[in-house]
Amino acid sequence: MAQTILKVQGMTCGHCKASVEGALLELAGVSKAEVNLEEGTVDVSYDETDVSIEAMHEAVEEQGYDIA
Ligand code: 9UX
Repeated sequence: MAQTILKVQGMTCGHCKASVEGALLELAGVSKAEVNLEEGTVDVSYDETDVSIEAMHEAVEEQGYDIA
């Protein structure tokens, strides 16, 4: 199990939080995704044998947010 903090630009409301968390949790290997709106971060727990950081970036970008 690994952990990372993604920096995401443009998340301002609760729906943003839900979209980003949901997109990440849909990826096989992601077990936790918790957005902090004030910080503009997502705390992610994942299994690095199943999912890459690049795949997480793509999932977030598909929702319309940019990775900082
Ligand atoms: Mo809320 Mo986020 O109305 O892009 S969904 S600001």
